[in-house]
Amino acid sequence: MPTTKPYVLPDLPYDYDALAPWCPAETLQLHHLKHHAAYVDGANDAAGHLAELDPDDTASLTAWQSTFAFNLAGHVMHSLFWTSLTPEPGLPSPTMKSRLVDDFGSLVRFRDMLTAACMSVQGSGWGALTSDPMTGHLRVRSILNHNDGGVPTAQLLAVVDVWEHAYYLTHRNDRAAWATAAIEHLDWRAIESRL
Ligand code: MN3
Repeated sequence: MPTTKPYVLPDLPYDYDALAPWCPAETLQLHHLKHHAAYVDGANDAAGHLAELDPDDTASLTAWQSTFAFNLAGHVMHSLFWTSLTPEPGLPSPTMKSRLVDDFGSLVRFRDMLTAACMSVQGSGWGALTSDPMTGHLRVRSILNHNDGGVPTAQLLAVVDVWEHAYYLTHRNDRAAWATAAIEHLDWRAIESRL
């Protein structure tokens, strides 16, 4: 039986105050050290239960698989979110810009589409830039909770957290202001390195 905890909370790639004022240190610290950490703990806990589960106990298997997937997806999505953002945003490279223009019409329309994906989440979830696994086209979509509604093996290139804990302390109910600020701070070098 595995005895170690396989999942570890990663450090942020910038200081807690680096994204202020649109994402102040208090929000970022709570988000990282409480919310993200809870998913890491939850994934480790569920992995431990699954490792010791009686395979004939199908009810427990179903429940722990679901709990594991939710928590591991939360860990994956937050890890990707921190590295989707930068305190010093730039523009996409000419190559990336031409892909965005090909698939969305313009950089402005890409931003509008990603904002719309963030706004269309009913309840908690994410806006995401993905690479379509069948064609390689860039696509924008929303994801409910952490893992509902995605296409299997579609690569996530950048994600924007629109769970209320991400923005409510600062932006209250103005999810659009939060999404717009986050999208303005996408780390294009990191995104392009994933392609
Ligand atoms: Mn979150």
